[in-house]
Formats: sequence, C-alpha cells, structure tokens
Amino acid sequence: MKMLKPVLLALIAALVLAACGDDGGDTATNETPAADAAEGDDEAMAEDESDEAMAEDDDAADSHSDDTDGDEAMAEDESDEAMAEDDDEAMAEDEAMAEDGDGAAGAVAVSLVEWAVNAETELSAGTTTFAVTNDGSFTHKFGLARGDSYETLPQTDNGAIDEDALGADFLGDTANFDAGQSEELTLDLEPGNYVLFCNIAIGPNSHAAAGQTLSVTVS
Ligand SMILES: [Cu+2]
Repeated sequence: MKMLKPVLLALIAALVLAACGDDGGDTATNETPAADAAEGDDEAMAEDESDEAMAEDDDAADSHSDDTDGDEAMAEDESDEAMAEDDDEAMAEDEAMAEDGDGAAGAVAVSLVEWAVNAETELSAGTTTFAVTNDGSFTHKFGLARGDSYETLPQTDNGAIDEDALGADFLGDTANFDAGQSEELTLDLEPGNYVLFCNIAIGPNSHAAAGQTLSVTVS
C-alpha cells in the first residue's frame, strides 16, 4: 500500500492535468474563431450600414417609398446590435460614419430614371454639388431652374422647359449623358423654390412632360 499511494496520487494528478489541458485547449479553440467571427460581423455590419446610409439618401428622394422605412429599421437594428456587443471600436466606427453622413450637406445625390428625378426635396442654401446618376436606360441630362413647379415654368410646344424664356431663372444644366453614367453640377443656391428636370425633347415628346421633373425647396 505504501508504494501504491504515490502511484495513485500521480495518476490522479496526471488525470487532473490532462483534464485541465483539454479544457484549456477546447476553450481556446472555441473562443478564438468565435471572437474572429464576431469581429468579422462587426466589420461587415459597419460596411453594410455605410451602404444603407447611402441607400437611405437615395430613398429619401422618394419620400413615398416603403423601402425608406425598411432601411431605417435595419440601420437601427444594426446599431442596437453593435451597442449590445459592447465593442467600443464598433461604436466609434458607427459614430464616425454617422458624422460622415451628416457632413454631406453640400452634395445632393440625384437619380434620373424614366420618368422621374429622384432627390431630396429640402435643400440647404449655399454652394451645392448635384451628383447626378443616370439610373435609367435612356440618355438624360440634368438642369435646374427657379420656379414653384414644372407646371408654372414656361414650356415649349412639346412640354420641354423653355430655357430661353426662363432667362436668368435657368441656372444651368449638364451635358446629355448615357445610362449608367454620372455628371456633376455645382451651383450657388439662394433660398427659394426650384425645379430639377431633364430637358431632353425629341419631336413632340419631352422627358419633362413625361414626368422627369422634381420641385425642391432651398432654405
Ligand atoms: Cu431625360
């Protein structure tokens, strides 16, 4: 018995060590991929939120779009998740992106499609760059004039906006540009009412008459 006791103790010690070793190993292998995955999710979410923030800007142009509510709800959900993760870095990224989004007041995204001009309708006075994308399938252009609405602007026989008759109230336009292309137009906007439009007209047809106009207010 005197010889067995140390052997038993050694065996028990070896078993305990082995058990601890296994636990440590399992814990390490379980936690490391989980932590990596969590970080990966945060980064993916941060990128998604950036995309959705842009999508929200686009959707904001269409104030009646159901998508706007959906995107906002998703953005809020993801923000909550980031906070729940209690990850300071993720929260800092969220805040930085929120600031970036708010800081884009000097640029207005405009989407041209058949047959609409989609953009925010409440703009800030000052130097404004319209970043216009042709999201349609036809060639379009982008112009801007002072006025309350398309209906109140002088028009030619085919319903195009009569830029000559507008005189100084016609503020400028881009060149024609094809589907998938983008153009920028930078103007110094004073407070007032304006109409954004595409003034391409062919024969008896005009894009403006087809609905490619948008009334906006600058304040
Ligand atoms: Cu057009």
